[in-house]
Amino acid sequence: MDCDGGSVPNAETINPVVFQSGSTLLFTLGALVILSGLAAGLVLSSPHAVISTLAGANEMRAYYLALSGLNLWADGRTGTFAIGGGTITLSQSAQDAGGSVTITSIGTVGSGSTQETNVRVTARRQTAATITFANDIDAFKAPILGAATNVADAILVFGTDASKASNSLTYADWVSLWAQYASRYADGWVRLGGETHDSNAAAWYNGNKASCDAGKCALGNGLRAYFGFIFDDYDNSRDSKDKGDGFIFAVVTAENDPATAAGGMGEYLGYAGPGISGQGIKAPKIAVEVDTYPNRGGGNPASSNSRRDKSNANHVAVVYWGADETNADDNVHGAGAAPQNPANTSLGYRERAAPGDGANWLEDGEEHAMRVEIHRELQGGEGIYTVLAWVDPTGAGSDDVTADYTAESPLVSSAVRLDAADHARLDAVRFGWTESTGAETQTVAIHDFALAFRH
Ligand SMILES: [Ca+2]
Ligand SMILES: [Ca+2]
Ligand SMILES: [Ca+2]
Repeated sequence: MDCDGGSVPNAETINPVVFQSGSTLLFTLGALVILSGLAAGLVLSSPHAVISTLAGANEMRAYYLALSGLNLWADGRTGTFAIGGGTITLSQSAQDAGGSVTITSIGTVGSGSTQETNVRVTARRQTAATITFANDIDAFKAPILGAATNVADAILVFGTDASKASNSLTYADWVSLWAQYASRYADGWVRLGGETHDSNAAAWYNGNKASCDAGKCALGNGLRAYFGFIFDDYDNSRDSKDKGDGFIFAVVTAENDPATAAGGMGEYLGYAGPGISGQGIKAPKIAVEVDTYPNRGGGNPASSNSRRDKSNANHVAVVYWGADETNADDNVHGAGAAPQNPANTSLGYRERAAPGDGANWLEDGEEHAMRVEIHRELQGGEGIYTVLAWVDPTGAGSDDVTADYTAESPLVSSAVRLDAADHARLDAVRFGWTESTGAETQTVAIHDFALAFRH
């Protein structure tokens, strides 16, 4: 196949013509166009349109060339390609907020002759650079089950197909749950907690999209992620202790962590502590926690009530891994030195007091959204990491993961320098969510997720 670099002919639309067969509207956007002022081409709104209504052999050939163009397309592969005596001309629109583009493929036969025939088809495609629940929900894997401390349905991944049942529920229970939420989260969703006590788990992306290979993703210059979340329960207790404990969006070393990695229960948020395997989630790692149960003590991080939370107010904070010698302090605020977890008085920690008569922040049964950006650069042989997170962003482009978000300041931010060894261990990462509960329970829905790497 050759690429001759030709240009797309100008198109002039004349009287619309709609073809119908029986009750089926074949070409809702059907229009006869003149391309290059020579021969008639047909604009088809769908590549599934019935072709038998097209009169001549040239139209058929041009149509199949155009369809072939949709298969030939890859993100950024545009121009004119010679094939089998005809040509395919591909172009694509700019990405929308979800990372989709509209591809236009024109099949041409008899180019330059009086018999020149062009057929154009268009299709929307997700670019390979963006990972979404809409396209990739089945690549998000629920945790490996079985250990005594890992409650079976601590995390469930609901795909768009009810037949892909979780093995932790009966089929009837699964289908019932799936049906209950299928219309609410049409693109699939991840359920954290499931009203279970003493639960802990993590769910990671396991796919091959973008820079990822079986869930191991080249971090490059960092990433941008966006998702919706809802705490199903309503915690209006004065100390926010009726429900908990929250969840974490985590980006962790793929060199040290398997796809089954998870931390411990309760205040560990499934991110710190030994967890199911005894190995926890190893450093280096970068995360944003949504902590909805206060643990204000500052004693031994392996003992209970030791996260150094600022107050009883729910908070969002950046966490790394605290001191190297223990995983118990991985989400203790202010723990560690290189890097240090942001202190509870820093820009990397933000709490919001509950209103006097309402639910604690975020634990209100309402729709919320989180955006996370990690900017990564090499400087003097070491890595500079800037972590930014927004909750309920409202500016233009807040859900656009194809560009950095600049319309409003982040709610939390943290910048750290990692030594060369830790920086290298983050060349490949896994990403996903961790959750845990203790004496109290929670149910959180994560939905409408999108992620793109900053390559
Ligand atoms: Ca709470
Ligand atoms: Ca907590
Ligand atoms: Ca640690």
